[in-house]
Amino acid sequence: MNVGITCYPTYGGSGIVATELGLELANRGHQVHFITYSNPIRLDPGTPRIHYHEVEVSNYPLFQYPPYCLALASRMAEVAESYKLDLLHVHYAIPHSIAAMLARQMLAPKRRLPFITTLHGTDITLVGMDRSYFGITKFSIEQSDGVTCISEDLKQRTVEVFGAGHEMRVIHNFVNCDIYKPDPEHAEAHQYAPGGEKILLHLSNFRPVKRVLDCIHVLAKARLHVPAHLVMVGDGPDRGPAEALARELGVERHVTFLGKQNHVERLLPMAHALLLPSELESFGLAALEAMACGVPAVATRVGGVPELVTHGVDGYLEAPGDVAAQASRVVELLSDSTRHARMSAAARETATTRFCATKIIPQYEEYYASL
Ligand code: GMT
Repeated sequence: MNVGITCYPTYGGSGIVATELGLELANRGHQVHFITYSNPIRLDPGTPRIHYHEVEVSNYPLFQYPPYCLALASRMAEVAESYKLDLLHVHYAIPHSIAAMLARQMLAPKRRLPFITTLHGTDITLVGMDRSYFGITKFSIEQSDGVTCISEDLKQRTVEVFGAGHEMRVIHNFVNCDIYKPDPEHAEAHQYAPGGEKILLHLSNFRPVKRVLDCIHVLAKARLHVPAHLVMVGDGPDRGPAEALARELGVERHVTFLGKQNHVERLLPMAHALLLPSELESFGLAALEAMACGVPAVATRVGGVPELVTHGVDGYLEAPGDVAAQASRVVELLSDSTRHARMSAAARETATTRFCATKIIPQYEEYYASL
């Protein structure tokens, strides 16, 4: 098939899922056209059957806010016509599905151009519930030819917020289990922990919803019982406050802030546990990527995370903000090598048997075909 994909190219899990989906589809022989305002971070444009079409938003003194949605709609229609796209698949409702709807209307006199919207979480739980975007988000879902949600929990929340006006299919997030794989030696750990401390890793966009500061509290508490070093991957508004908290708690030598990283598959295998203390998480892609690398997550029991992590089997789930409980789980995991080995193997098993790209991508293909 010829598939057009639109996402936020620079930021967040939705863009990563969209990019990995495009790469997997291209690997399976589809022609994939990314229509975005810059090259998505994990996309190598030299990959066979991957095409990249930049959306240029020209400015004009009259425009206080450049009309990105209109430029995107125009580009979508143009690419769809030139490359005979079978469908558009947009990730994150606002504004991508409205742009896709316009492109569909623009082409309607000539041909049919269906579009699918994949909801990722904050497009519903934060942006969509904002009064100024509520109506347009609801409309964009109703107008989509197909809607997918990345977890059962997100589907339920969407129905609660916007009503059950549209059939929605759950297609969970996925991971490439050949690229994300364990390193039983944790070979890279010595770079950050030359004294043999265990590595805790956090990976996010450092937004308030991620409760990044809890990671520092958990490290400080866990270190009272077990030698550990925390590696913080990503950047965002709460990085400065997290650095300050590490100094305040006297653990700054035991935390490394790496900033944004493109190749997290090279970092995750060195970790002994992933910290995911989020307030809300519709799925928790970072936890899945870690689990595929045999790294169990100490996460919060929120949103779609329990669909991924089974408490006490392949990771732990505690209440958001309960840093004492999260730290105890970290200590349990890091101070008992038999338990760690068992949970590490179980985490990898969950990733490979339930969320591997080979299992999930055919669900998207089947959905495309049905449209
Ligand atoms: O987590 C974020 O703030 C970014 C956001 C996004 O849309 O880019 O992530 C959401 O989508 C990810 C990929 O599907 C999910 O793994 C995250 O759980 C979800 N984030 C939230 O629901 C807060």
